[in-house]
Amino acid sequence: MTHTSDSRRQLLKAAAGAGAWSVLHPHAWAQNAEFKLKLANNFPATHPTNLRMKEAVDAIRAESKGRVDIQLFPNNQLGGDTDMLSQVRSGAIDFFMLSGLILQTLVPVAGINGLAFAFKDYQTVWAAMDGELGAHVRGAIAKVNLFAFESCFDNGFRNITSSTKPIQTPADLQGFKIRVPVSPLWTSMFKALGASPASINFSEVYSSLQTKIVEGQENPLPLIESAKLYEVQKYCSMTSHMWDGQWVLANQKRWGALPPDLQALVAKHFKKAAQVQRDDIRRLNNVLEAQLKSKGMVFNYPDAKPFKEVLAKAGFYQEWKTKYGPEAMGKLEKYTGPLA
Ligand code: X2X
Repeated sequence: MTHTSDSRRQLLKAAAGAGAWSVLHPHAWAQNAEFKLKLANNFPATHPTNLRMKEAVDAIRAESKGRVDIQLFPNNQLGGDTDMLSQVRSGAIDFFMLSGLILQTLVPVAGINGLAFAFKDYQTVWAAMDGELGAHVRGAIAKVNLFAFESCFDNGFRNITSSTKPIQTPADLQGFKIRVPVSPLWTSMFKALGASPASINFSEVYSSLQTKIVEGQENPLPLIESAKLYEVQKYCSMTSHMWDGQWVLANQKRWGALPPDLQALVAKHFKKAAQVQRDDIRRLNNVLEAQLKSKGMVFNYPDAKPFKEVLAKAGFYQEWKTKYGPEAMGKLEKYTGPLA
C-alpha cells in the first residue's frame, strides 16, 4: 500500500493521538491490519466524494491504531458499476458506493429518489433521504444482504450536456442520442421524453462521448468538471431533472465480521465524510458554472414545466408510481408534496 506525501502527512497528523509507535511506523499498520478492506466507486479521485472518503479511511486507520485498513479504489479501478455491484455482493469488494438508481436493478425501490423533478431543493432532498424515505430504502437494501450506511453522499441535481446542440425544450430531445446509467428508471424517462437513451456504465462515458457513440449525457456539475466531460461536450442545459446520491454499501457478511466498536468507528467516519461532502458539493455548485464557462461550455436554462408535461402525458409518473407502490410513494410525497 502506498501513501502520497499529502495523505501521509494527514495520516501522521491524525495519528498524533495514537501513540509514538504508530506515528513512527505508519506502514506497519497496514501490514499488520486485522481487517483489510476495500472501498470502491466510480468517481474520479479528485471528486469531493473520494477526497472526503480518503480522510475518513485515514482517520479510521489512525483511530483503530491500524486494526482497520480500508483501501480506496476510485475511478472504476475495480470495474464498472455493474461489475462492482456483483463484487460487493460476493465479498470481493467490502464497501461500494453506488447511486440508488443503479442499485434499482437489484433493489427496485432504491430508484425512487430519481423520479423526474421530484425534489425542488436540497432541503427537501436531505429531509427525505435522512428521514423516512431513506430509512425505507435502507430497509429494502438490507434484504439483499447488503448493509447501507445511514448517510448517503450527494451526487447532485443532474443536467444534460451535449456535443451537438443545447436542450431547451422537449422537442430538442426528439431522437437525441443520450447516454444514461444502467437503470430502468433512466431509460424509461428519456424514452418518455422522446430521446434515444443508451445504457452505458460511467467507466465508458468519456470515450463514448469522445467517439460520438452518443451525443450527450446527464450529470451534476461536479462530475462534469471532475471527469473532464467539458473536453468532449459543448453545451450544458440546466435541466436539474432529478436528484441523485450515492449509498455507501457494505457486504453484509464482511461488515458483520467487524467487532461492534470498529463498526461504530467506521460508521462515525463515513457519516462525517458524507456531511462534509454535502457541503463541498453545495460550495462547488456555486462556482462550477463560471468555471465550466471559462472552459468553453455554453449554458442554457430550460423551463422544467414542458418536460414534466411530456412525461406525465407519456404515462411516466403513473408507471413508476405503480412500480414503487403506495407505501414508498407515500414516504416520498410526504416530503415533496403530491407528484404529477
Ligand atoms: O454514472 C453516472 O452518471 C454517475 C457517476 O452519475 C452515477 O454514479 C449515477
